[in-house]
Amino acid sequence: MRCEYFLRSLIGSVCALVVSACGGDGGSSPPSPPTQTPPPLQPSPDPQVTPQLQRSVVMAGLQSPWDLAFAPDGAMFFTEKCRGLSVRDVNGTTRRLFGSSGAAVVASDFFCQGQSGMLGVAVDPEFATNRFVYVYMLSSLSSPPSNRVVRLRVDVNYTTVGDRTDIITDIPYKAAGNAWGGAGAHSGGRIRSHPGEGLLYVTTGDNHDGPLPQDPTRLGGKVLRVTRDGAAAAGNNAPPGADARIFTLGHRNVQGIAFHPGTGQPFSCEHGPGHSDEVTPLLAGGNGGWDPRPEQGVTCADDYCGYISNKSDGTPTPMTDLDKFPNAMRPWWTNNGRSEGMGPCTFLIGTQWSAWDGTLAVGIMAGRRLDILQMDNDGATILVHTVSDIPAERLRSLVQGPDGSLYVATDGGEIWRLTPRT
Ligand SMILES: [Ca+2]
Repeated sequence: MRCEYFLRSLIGSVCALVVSACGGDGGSSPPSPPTQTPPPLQPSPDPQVTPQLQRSVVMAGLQSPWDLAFAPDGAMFFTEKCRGLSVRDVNGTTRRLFGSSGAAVVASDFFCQGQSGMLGVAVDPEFATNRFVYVYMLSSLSSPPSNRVVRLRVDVNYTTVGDRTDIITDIPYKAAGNAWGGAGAHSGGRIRSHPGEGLLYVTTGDNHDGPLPQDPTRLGGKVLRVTRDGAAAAGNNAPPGADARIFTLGHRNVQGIAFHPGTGQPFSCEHGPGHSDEVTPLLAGGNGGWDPRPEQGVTCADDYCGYISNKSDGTPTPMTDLDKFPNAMRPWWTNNGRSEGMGPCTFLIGTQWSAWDGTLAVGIMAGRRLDILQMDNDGATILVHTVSDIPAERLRSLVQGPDGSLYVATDGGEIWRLTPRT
């Protein structure tokens, strides 16, 4: 495999503001902030440490696959944004379980719009005994509609689901288009269960709603941390008056979350607005520093300054505004100050990954690539390996399967298996 190595410095030197395609946002094309040429990337001289990957296409012809999750026996659940939840069992038989017409259980309240629909899926840590899976879905049961986290029980033969329980019902949804994009935009949508805590982390989006990310009473632009019944988890450290389910606030549109294999700390992977995709280690009660409200004297259409400037000096609204939030959580990586539509992420775990064991794999949508982020020993710099022998596709989901391979869902409708060669 040909790999490109880049040595990029971390915090403090990554703030060049660069215009790029607004990857993954869809909808309209908002105005771009002023441009500045990024510093050149420095190639690393050592190409010897990367594993060779073998790619196979597990599924093709899917309709906007969004996420994947595996049962312990290897059955693979997957979502399609406008169809719902399906499963591919270990014999390779695929069944539609839950969602739109044609599923074993049709959810009449389920619909899709823009970037919203059936998004994340996660398997309960005790799936072998309780058969629970969780999906993040758009529902008309609320008025206006909302994003929900729904728990389902899967039968032993993977033919149907039952015992639907809506454990979170009030995640905001952008019900109408505005100057910045169509309905359904910025819904977040990832669900992951923490391997040590047994708690669910749920990522949400800002809906192109200026006040939402910093509003501690509403669940958009947040990372939530809840029990498997949807109750606020102990230790969230939400500020006074905040919804206790909020783990971190001040986010734009988080579509990736992963847990460090050594420490268990959650890392968010967040899509930037035209600059600065961000990978951020999260702290309970932390603020991500995204605040697209107009500051005094500034006017933005629909009071949302996410794509232009919320400041009187005209600088683009920062993904982490340290002037307004000096204690904001610092990003670990900012894609060299660019936004190329970072979406999913997962840590690679196991010796089969050789030098990539413990690294963070991130999927870039507009950039159509898979990057492997490797922190050096002092944590000050990150090696970025771009996997270059896979097709250039928008990567929507990254999940390591029980066989140790990395599974990838693409916006082109495929699910791949990437296996390190031994
Ligand atoms: Ca941030």
